[in-house]
Formats: sequence, C-alpha cells, structure tokens
Amino acid sequence: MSPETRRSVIPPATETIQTKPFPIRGERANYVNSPHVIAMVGLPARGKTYISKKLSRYLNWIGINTRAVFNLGEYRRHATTAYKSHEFFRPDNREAMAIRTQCCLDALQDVCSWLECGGEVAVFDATNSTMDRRRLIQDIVVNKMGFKLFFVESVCDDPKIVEQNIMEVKVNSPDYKNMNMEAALNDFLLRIEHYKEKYEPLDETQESDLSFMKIYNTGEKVVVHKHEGHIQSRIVYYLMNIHITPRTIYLTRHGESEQNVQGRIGGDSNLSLRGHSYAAALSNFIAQQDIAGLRVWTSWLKRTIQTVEAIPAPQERWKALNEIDAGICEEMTYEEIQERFPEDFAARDQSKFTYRYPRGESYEDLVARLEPVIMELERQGNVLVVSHQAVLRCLLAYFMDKSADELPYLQVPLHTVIKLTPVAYGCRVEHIKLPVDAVDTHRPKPKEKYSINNSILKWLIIFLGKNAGPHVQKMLA
Ligand code: BKS
Ligand code: F6P
Repeated sequence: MSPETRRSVIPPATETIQTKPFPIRGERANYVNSPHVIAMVGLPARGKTYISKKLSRYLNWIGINTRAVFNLGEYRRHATTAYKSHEFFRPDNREAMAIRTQCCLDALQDVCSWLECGGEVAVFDATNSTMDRRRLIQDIVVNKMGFKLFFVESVCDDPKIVEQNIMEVKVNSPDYKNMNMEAALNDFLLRIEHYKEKYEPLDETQESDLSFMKIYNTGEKVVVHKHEGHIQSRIVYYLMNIHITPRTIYLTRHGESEQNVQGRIGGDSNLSLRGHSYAAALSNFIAQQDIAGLRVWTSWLKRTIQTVEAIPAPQERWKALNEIDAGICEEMTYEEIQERFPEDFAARDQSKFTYRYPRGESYEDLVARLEPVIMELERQGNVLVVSHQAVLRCLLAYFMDKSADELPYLQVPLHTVIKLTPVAYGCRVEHIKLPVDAVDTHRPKPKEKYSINNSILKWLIIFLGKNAGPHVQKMLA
C-alpha cells in the first residue's frame, strides 16, 4: 500500500530477521516476513479472478502490498491472437499447449520479479489445474526463489452459479468480441469440458507437502491443509466470510451536528436543526428503498444514534464506528489546532494517513480498528452504516480499492447517502445527496510550497533509472 512498507531491495547481510508485529511510528504493520505467492486452482468460471481481486483489495487495505494482475488469460491474449474457439484449449492441441506453458512461465517470472522488488503478496490467477503445473510452480516459487506458496482451490458443481459467472464476466471477455451471448456461453462451456479432461483437484495424499485451502460451492465447506503462519490464516478467515448473494450497503454520516456548525472536530454533540431534518429525510429515503431484512449500524456517539431514531429496523451500536479520536485536539477548530500545535498541524498535512494525534488516533489506527467491521459487513446482507467522516473514508477505501494516500481525502459529505452494490469484480458506487443543507467539513490537502511538476519528475526518474541497478530499473519500467 504505502511505499514505506516495502522491504529494501537489497537483502540484509546477516541472517537476522526483523519482525514488526505492531506498527512503528510512521510505518504500517508488517505482517509479512517472506514474500508469498497465492496460486489459484480450479476450472474456468469458478470465481478465481473474483477471489484474486477481492483478496488483493482486502490485503492492500490492511496494509499488505499485494498484486493480483497476474491473470494468465491476459498473457495468452498478449502472446497470441490464435483464439478462434474452444478448440484452442483442447489438450491435444500441441501448439496451443506450448503457448499456454510459456505464458505460465512468463507470468511466474513477473510474479517473482515483483516480489523481489518489494511486493509482499502476489496472487497468481490461473487455472493451475494439473499436478504437473503445481509441481512446476512449487519448484520455481519455493525451491528456486525461497518464497512461501499457498494454493486456493475453488470447487463448484452448482451449474447455476457457473452460468451466472459466465454471463456476468466471461461473455464480455475480449475472446468473444464478435460473438452473441448464447454462442459465447456455449463456447465457454466447451472450453470448461476441455479442462475437465485433465483436471486434477488438489490432493492431500499425492500433494501432501503443499499448503492449500479448498473452497466448495462459495464457502459451503472449506478444507485447509498445512497452512503456514499468520498471513495464510488471515486469508483463510477472510475467504470463509465472503459471499456472493446480492445485497446493498448504504453508508452515511450522521446529520449535521452542533459542533459541525462551529467547525469543531470530534466531541459528542447533538444534531443541529438541519441535522434533525436530515434524520427525517434519511428515514423517508430508506422507507422508499424498501430494503429486505435491513440492519442499521451506528457508532456510540449521540449524533449517529439521533440520526437513525425514526428508522424502523433492528439496530446495532459499534464502538469501532466512533469517529477518529483527535486526542489533545478534540473539540478544537482546525484554526485553533494550527495556532496551538503548528508542528502537529503541518505533520498531519505531510502524511495524513500515518499521522497520529497525540493521545489520539491515526487513519492507520482506524483501519486496524475497522477490520472486524469489514469482516462482519462481508458476512451480512443489506446494511445501513451511520458513522463519521474519517471512519467512512476508511470503509469506502476498502470498497473502492483506494490507496492509503488517497484515503484521508475521500469525499464523504454530510447529508449524502453512499449506495454500494456489488457488480462482477467490484462494486457500483452512487452518491445520493438528500435535499437538506449542511456545512462542508472537507479540508483538502493544502498545495505544497515547493512542488516539482510532473515533467521535471519524469526526467528525474529517467536520469535516476539510467544510474540505478537492474532491480531499480525494473521497478521504474
Ligand atoms: C461473477 N463467483 O465458486 Cl469464497 C459471478 N462463480 C460469480 N463459482 C462469481 C464471480 C464473478 C464467485 C465465486 C464463484 C463464482 C462460480 C464460484 C466464489 C468462490 C469462492 C468464494 C466466494 C465466491
Ligand atoms: O469535522 C468532522 C469530523 O468528523 C471530525 O470529528 C474529525 O476529526 C474529522 O471530521 C476527520 O476529518 P479530517 O481527517 O479531514 O480532519
């Protein structure tokens, strides 16, 4: 996520391994001591890309530098335009088979280079559906590179889910550019049949040395075999909690509060008059949406609880949803903070994500405290979350895959409902502004006094690149 967490390109000279289980000032927690490859396993249309992307988004959000762009289909389309139909994937198509093996090796090479340049987790999104292929991966990743390897297999025999997958994501693939949906669906089903001829599910006896998990029918059953360590168990735990049943998540801040009107941060004040109007408008809006089984989550602060008073749905209070604790700056205005603690004020502008208020919290702390909230949200159906500016920025960054740099500046205005609907590999985001006026509490990042513009920066990178070692050159490329 942040460049600071990247391990040095040059390995330490001694055998000493430095562990940092807790965040050290200005740095994110470091859970990952040796780089990991997560290799997907499964027939086509079993949600491998879905899992890869979703898992990467989660790991990046908790501060682990993760990449999941190693999708073999993309390598294949780059290497050849030979795809005419499912025939390409026949096991007896020797020419195509050679191309496919080469693509796997190319992708693995990229995975390894990226991990050598400071990546922490790489998700290798391919079918990896034979023992031979997995043996090859184990050989390169573990024996040659010394990285950790964890296989994640998705097994799914529910034709409805498979077809839903094909219709949602496969028929739009570049492979089927000039084909109608029905023809694409049929071709894809035949492609799956070719894979089935050679498919060998992960096997505890024949591949007894491998670390892996198997997920049956999107989580109905999970098998974990020889997992190694913290990060792998975090992955197992996360994947045990996700689901693909359609639902909607609504996020909103509390109505305008008395301290919002005064420009004061934090505190536990009541709603303003306009804030109460928003509470009424929100409950009308929610009634109009007519949401089955809706649950309402608020923080422990008065302003969120007052905002949902009129909403007839089961409610839950989460202390974890309380606003960022501004410590010694609580209930001050930004001007007062700038005057009384000018150094802190400037430091926060410099690095807003990691800056921790004295005796208070940072955005980074918030992400850690919100992890259980995200996990429970993943488990739930329709939920309305009523919380605060900084907290909602953190939740939104998870859903929208935003970096730690962008996160503290995301727009989360008062009196606006943010509606999140899962679609294919991501989620659709709608901002619905309800017609009740409110103050603007967004403070943009101030322009830096001495900034270098992009074209100077570009030349600087080219200059540095020419004088750097091969690893750094690779990174800059
Ligand atoms: C669009 N999808 O097991 Cl823990 C539609 N399709 C469906 N089989 C999916 C992805 C994009 C997601 C999963 C899945 C699938 C076919 C599947 C899935 C797999 C494991 C887990 C959760 C979801
Ligand atoms: O001003 C409203 C508020 O929710 C404060 O309670 C909180 O300190 C602040 O927003 C967080 O926003 P920022 O991180 O931009 O100061």
